[in-house]
Parts: sequence; structure tokens; C-alpha cells
Amino acid sequence: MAQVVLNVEGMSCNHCVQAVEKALGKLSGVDKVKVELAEKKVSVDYEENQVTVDALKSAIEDQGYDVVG
Ligand SMILES: [Cu+2]
Repeated sequence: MAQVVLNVEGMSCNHCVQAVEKALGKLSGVDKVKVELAEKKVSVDYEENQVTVDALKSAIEDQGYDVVG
């Protein structure tokens, strides 16, 4: 298992947190998602052989948020 912490711009409330958690949770290979709204950070535990960081970023961006790092 691997972990990545992404910096995400545009999340402003609990609705955003849930949208991001739900979008990531739908991807197979994602084990755990933790969103720190105040820190603008999303940490994801994932299986490297099942999902890529690019796919994680795309899922967040598809919800309308910007992944900046
Ligand atoms: Cu919101």
C-alpha cells in the first residue's frame, strides 16, 4: 500500500469534502481517504498496482477542484 498527500484548491465546505471523498472512494484500489479542509490537503491510501496518482488527481479535478501538488 502507498500513501500520497495532494494539495487541493477550491474545497470550501463539508459538501466539498464529501464530494472528494466519494469520488476517490469509488476508484478501485483506494483504501482510505482523509480530507483536511483547513489545510487543503487530501491524503489517500491506495494500492499502487490498482490505481495511479494521476487517476486520483483526475477524480478530484472531475469534481471541479484543482490539484496543485
Ligand atoms: Cu463546498
